[in-house]
Amino acid sequence: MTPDFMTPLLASAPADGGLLSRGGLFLAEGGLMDTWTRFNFGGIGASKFARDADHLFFWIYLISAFFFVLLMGMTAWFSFKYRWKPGKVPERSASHNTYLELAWSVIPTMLLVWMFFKGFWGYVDGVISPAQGLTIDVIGKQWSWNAVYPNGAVSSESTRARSLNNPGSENGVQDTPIFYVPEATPVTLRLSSEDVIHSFWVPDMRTKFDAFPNRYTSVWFEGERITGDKTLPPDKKGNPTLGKDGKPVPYTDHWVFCAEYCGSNHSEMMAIIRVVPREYFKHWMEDAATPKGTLVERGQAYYKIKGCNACHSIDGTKAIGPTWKNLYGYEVNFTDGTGMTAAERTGATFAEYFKTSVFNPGAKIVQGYPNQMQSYLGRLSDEEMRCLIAYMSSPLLTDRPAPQSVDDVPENEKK
Ligand code: HEC
Ligand SMILES: [Cu+2]
Repeated sequence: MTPDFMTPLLASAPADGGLLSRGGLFLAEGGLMDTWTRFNFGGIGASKFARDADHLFFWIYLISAFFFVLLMGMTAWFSFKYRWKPGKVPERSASHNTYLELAWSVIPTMLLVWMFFKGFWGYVDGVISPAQGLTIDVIGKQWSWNAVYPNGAVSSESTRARSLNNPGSENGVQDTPIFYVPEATPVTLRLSSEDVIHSFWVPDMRTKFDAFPNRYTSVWFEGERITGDKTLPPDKKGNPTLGKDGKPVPYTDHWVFCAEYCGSNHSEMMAIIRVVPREYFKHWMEDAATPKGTLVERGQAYYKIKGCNACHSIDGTKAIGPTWKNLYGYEVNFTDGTGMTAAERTGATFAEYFKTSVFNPGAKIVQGYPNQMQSYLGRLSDEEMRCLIAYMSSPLLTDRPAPQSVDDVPENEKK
């Protein structure tokens, strides 16, 4: 599958951000606005949207500062000039001055209308994501963020970040997930929550939006060109992470926080958005959707990647579908009056039943459950099924596991 995010969007967009370089002293790279933004926000915004927002903020700030100085200055000057003096008769104030009154009504009104429209259009730009690009599902829950990519890949990588609550303590570190995104590509995040309201905030991108338990919202940004000279660290086995060309892969990280007070560990709800080159991202996403390891380990991963976890628990709790705990090797009754014995729920007969269950779920419906599972015909390969069956029949999920190797077969049954 080649997602259409590879279609270059703003192919002609200048890498350094047009706005900043466009107009002379104020807006030039290294100019007044640049310095001011660095001073206020600790760095230049990492997307075009961010720089537009900073730009507007800069002018509103400047205009406010101008009027503050003007009005306070005049107040001070007039109080001094017209102060009470012994024997001086107060001057009569003029009843009105049409030109002056028009000027102080029209000019501020025009400025406010300009601010409103700049802000409104900026907001619209920020919430309406472009049709092109990549969409990633981001799910918030107390207290972590999860990302699911279009091909089913999940963000399984994390890094250790200093805990904000207990910075000094020994386990004052926490796992912070890393979300990979391609560089110079519009990325839409479809936000939802599993519990309470969270707020997905990426300060570098100047985007923030609430994630709700009962509806979808979205934010989008275009990951900037990679800045700096950081390259990806070696993988878990210590092998260097290299791109297709055999060179180290550059990247830029951006912090994500939850900006909603969603519970006691709200400040710990962090993630990292890691912008990497497009080619590497493509490779990463395919790789992340292909679990590695033993059949059981891969089955464990497919359980989540394929979404079985939405309806099947693995700890014995009843969800929309039956739990997978002690499913293998235990008898079951179906709604049509038939059933399977414990012995039938093992080995090849179980595998055959599993295949029917996922490709034609309506054929046999477990008693006490609705016919709510959709067919996975064409959505589950033989290989993936093998892994899932291995997982379900492993000691992880059943007290009557299938033999995992010859050593597990009881002496008297060995041939
Ligand atoms: C939308 C919810 C839903 C999803 C997602 C789902 N299932 Fe199911 N599943 C059910 C329900 C409900 C039943 C019970 C009714 C029936 O037997 O069809 C069931 C039954 C089963 C059974 C038979 C259970 C038994 O005790 O005999 C198997 C096996 C199964 N599902 C496998 C899977 C696999 C593998 C996946 C992921 C690829 C999956 N299911 C995803 C809802 C779901
Ligand atoms: Cu939160």
